Amino acid sequence: MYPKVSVSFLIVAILKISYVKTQWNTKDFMKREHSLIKPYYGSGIDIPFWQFIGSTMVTPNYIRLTPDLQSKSGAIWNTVPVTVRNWDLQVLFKVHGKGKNLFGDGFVIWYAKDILQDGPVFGNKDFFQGLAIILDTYSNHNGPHNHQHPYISAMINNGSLHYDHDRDGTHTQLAGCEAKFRNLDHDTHISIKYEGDVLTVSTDIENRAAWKQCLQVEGVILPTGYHFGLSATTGDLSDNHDIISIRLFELDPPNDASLGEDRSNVLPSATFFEPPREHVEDPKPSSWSGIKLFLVMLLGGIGLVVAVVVGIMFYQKQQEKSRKHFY
Ligand SMILES: *[C@@H]1O[C@H](CO)[C@@H](O)[C@H](O)[C@H]1NC(C)=O
Ligand SMILES: [Ca+2]
Repeated sequence: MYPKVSVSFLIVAILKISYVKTQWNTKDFMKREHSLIKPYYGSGIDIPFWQFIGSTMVTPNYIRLTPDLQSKSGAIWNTVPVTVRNWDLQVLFKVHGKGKNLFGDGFVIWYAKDILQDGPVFGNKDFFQGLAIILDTYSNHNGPHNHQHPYISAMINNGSLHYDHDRDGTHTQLAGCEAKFRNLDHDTHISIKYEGDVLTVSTDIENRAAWKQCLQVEGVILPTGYHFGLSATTGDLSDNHDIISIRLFELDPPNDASLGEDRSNVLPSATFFEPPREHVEDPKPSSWSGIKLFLVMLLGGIGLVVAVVVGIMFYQKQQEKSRKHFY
């Protein structure tokens, strides 16, 4: 008997793997000095612990890094350096705009050394030091990667790497996943967890109140003392890039001695990189190669059928012959 349950069992198993149920924000300790929640303003005209530049606009209900207008760039940075070693940064965001098929460019959640520096990487400087979680809504290039946008990817930089917009950063990314987070009616969440040198990015963009893992990379070394920030940019194409809340949860175990070595002076690094894709020119979009492949497979298939038929005929002939021998 074949086990009939196996298919449904597999489906259940896969669902269980991809939706790790988590309780929202209960036991972990939220660090107020690294978080940004409503009401954003304190008693004065400053947002406590945060500074912003460029097109960033603070409203009672959201912080808009860029409006849905061309050539805008904005950022918001946490001014307090992070001393916790293991953390979970949860960002509630909304990317939306008039564009149905054309929109851009996206935004980045940073854990970086330098803050408040406008530049070409989604509103921040290139050759940065730190971690970038890039939520790229516009595909600059249809060649070397075969994923759809919007796309979430992680990049670690010690200051030596250039973010290549023309290739959507595919040559420097650690890992990534597709995520259709744009123009949704409900709130969209992302969690960036750094614990035990493992970086895990998860999302809830389907309004499930549960995390779905986007990427996980081991062997990620990040120093303490860097800053959280968010930046966004628009170009010819645009979108509203809105941040509703930022919550930082400390995941350090209560016993400080278990944290091991001092991480304040290490350089950001990652032992695992996705195998770099070749810098090849795009192949001419040709249906001819598709037709050729089809013909080859068709001929192969015909050949196989012919071989099987001939084989059967030969076998039958042999059987007849051997029968004749016997009688
Ligand atoms: C910085 O990163 C690059 C690329 O990952 C690497 O080749 C280089 O050795 C690193 N530099 C230092 C000082 O670690
Ligand atoms: Ca892009």
